[in-house]
Amino acid sequence: MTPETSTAFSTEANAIDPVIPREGWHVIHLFYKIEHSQWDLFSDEEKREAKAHLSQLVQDIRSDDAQLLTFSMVSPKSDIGFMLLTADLHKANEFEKKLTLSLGADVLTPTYSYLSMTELSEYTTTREQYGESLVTEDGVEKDSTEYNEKLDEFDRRMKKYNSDRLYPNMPDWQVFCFYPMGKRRGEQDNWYDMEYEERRKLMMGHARVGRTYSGRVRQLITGSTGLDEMEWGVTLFAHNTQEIKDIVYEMRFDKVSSRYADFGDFYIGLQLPLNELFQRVGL
Ligand code: 76R
Repeated sequence: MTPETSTAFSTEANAIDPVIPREGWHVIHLFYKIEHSQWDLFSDEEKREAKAHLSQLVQDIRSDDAQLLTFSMVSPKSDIGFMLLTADLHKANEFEKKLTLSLGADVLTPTYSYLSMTELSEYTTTREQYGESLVTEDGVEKDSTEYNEKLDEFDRRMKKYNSDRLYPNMPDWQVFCFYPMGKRRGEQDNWYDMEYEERRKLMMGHARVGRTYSGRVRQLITGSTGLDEMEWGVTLFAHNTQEIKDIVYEMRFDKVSSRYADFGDFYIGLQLPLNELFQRVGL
């Protein structure tokens, strides 16, 4: 394209610099209410077209370097939910606007949304800490063959672990739970005033509880400080609501939550393929 024919936004495919984090992806949770009075003004043909349009959009987004999950939301807080994960904020923004308009103007009204990013934990065991624990706790001799093998294995494990946190593959488990969470900055209980070592110890207790739900609950903790109203988005998947209720209840007794956590509203959804979702929500 010559400069004369170009416009500010469509000169070349890469005219706008992508907004890609140093590591990880952007994550947007989107919740909508369906305006049935608006929808009912559509003819059957228009309804079919609108649904085909949303289905096509979901497919297009999924084949454009993004993960997009679709939910039928439980209780009238919201009817339809989406969880979108993608690297470039421009794409996330474009997809989000398109989803809002996907069934025609004013059919989907946003009721809640949350912007966050995947992140590494600052509390995971370091190579040095692991090496030290091999010597002091397991009696392995420093720099021995066993010591070096164990450290190599640790490196491999951490590489996969970190990559799963930054670039997660979201599960197709049915029950979805989302809520935002922050840590207190009160006069008495201030998480951010505590020394790192103390926070790390408390987080180890949290992780111990979490690990007992391995295979029953999949969690993705995404950071939202500076991006949305609280500090993290908590996304949980399970095969049954019982597991969600149990883990959140049990964690309430863990110091990290009992003393320091604040929570926003809870959103529960069922992960459904779009055609079933349309039926479920009365489209
Ligand atoms: O990622 C890991 O497995 C390492 C250990 C771990 C960290 C660092 C971990 C494990 N979490 C971490 C960080 Mn968690 N988590 C929550 C909630 O409702 C509540 O009370 C709290 C909401 C749940 C249900 C949950 C589940 N976790 C965090 C952070 C960031 C804190 C920070 O940086 O200050 C938050 C906000 C948070 C909240 N956590 C686990 C779980 C589960 C199930 C695990 C075990 C995962 C596994 O090992 O398979």
